[in-house]
Amino acid sequence: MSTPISISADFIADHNARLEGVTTEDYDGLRRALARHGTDAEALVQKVMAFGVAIPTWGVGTGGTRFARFPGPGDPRNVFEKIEDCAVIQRLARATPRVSPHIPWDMVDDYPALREKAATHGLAFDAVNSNTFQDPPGQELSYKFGSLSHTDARVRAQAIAHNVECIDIGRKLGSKALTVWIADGSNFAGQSNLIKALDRYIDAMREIVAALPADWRVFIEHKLYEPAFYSTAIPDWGTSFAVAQELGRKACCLVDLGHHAPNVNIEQIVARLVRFKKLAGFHFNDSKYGDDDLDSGSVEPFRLFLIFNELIDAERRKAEGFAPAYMIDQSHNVTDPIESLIQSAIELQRAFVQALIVDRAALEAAQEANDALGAYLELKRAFTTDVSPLLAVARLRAGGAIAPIAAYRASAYRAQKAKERPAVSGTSAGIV
Ligand code: RM4
Ligand code: MN
Ligand code: MN
Repeated sequence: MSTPISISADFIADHNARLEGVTTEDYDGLRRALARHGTDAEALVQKVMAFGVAIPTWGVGTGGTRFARFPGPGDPRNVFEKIEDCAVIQRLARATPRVSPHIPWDMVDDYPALREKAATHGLAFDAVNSNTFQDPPGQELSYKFGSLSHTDARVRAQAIAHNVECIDIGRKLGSKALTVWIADGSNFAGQSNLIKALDRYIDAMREIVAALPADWRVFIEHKLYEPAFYSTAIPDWGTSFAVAQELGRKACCLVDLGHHAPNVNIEQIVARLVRFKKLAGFHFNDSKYGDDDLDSGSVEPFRLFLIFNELIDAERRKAEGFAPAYMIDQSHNVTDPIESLIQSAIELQRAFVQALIVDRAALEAAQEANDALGAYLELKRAFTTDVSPLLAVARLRAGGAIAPIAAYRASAYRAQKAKERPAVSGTSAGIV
């Protein structure tokens, strides 16, 4: 299906026409303020326009918890419809040119057709996510007691084969990476031999790494707990890093912001992984308590900024092997997922550009002089700069909407999709 008429280029231009004057005025003010600190706003606009984060296909459907899922109107029913929603997000906000698929949720008969459909919307595919945390209908062996670290070699072989199939699918879609997150772990002390379980995982991952094409990478995603609550196979960045070291050059560590204990210094984890050339990239989201999968920047925007501060620092230093993949991983239970994803992408751009505003020379001078408050004040100056007009100008120049959520609401896209995609009756619990 082509782009919905309601969000045509003309529609966006009409919407922008009313806001352009005031946006330019605000941008000019910001440009002058930044110039006083030697910062070129135009260069920042270019960088924002080049910034991209991948949308998770599972994020465009209404998410749920283990208690219930309350579907939204017009939820996409298959990956082709998910691509349509991703296209709307990209069209309006111009920050999300890639899509990260999840297999088997996004399995189709014709992958070239899926790739083509995405391409017609200007979308490409990012890392493929494998799924050995559920039993798809008709599967021979169960993942109830684990997958890649299962005690039964036949289950491990099945899980390895699934990951290899994900690589094959990814090749057809134009991906260059496989993300592996497993739910393996234990719920009782003594249930699992902690050393043997890790051994089995590493051996299984070796086979997956051996199946990777030369220019592919595998992203190892750690997570502290859930659904296993006593122990988890890859609970932390340290285990992830040690495993990635053993697996070699193609293996690196993915940081999902929600997968840490509360108050953990994630920006320092990022800096460590950069230092050891093992930072794969991110699953961006926000959290208050755990793997809450809340919208990026909605709870702790300063922490998000501090993470980008490390990333910009690494980029400036031309840190070896530094090429992080940016993806969102969120579950939208109470909002329209399209709106949440638009806003999340903007919050990521905001943190990115605020980190670019930091005067690196001034920061370094303060650090070298042990001027703790001075260093902090430089970060705070950047973080408290309202870059909204700059982000709006970047969107405008890229062909997007100055106020993308307002434009989306005015388009009545959701109402149109609610008619085309009748809700599936009944509710069920589940993450997606
Ligand atoms: C996990 C993890 C994975 C995601 C699943 C749905 O907690 O974040 O990345 O694929 O949830
Ligand atoms: Mn994740
Ligand atoms: Mn998660």
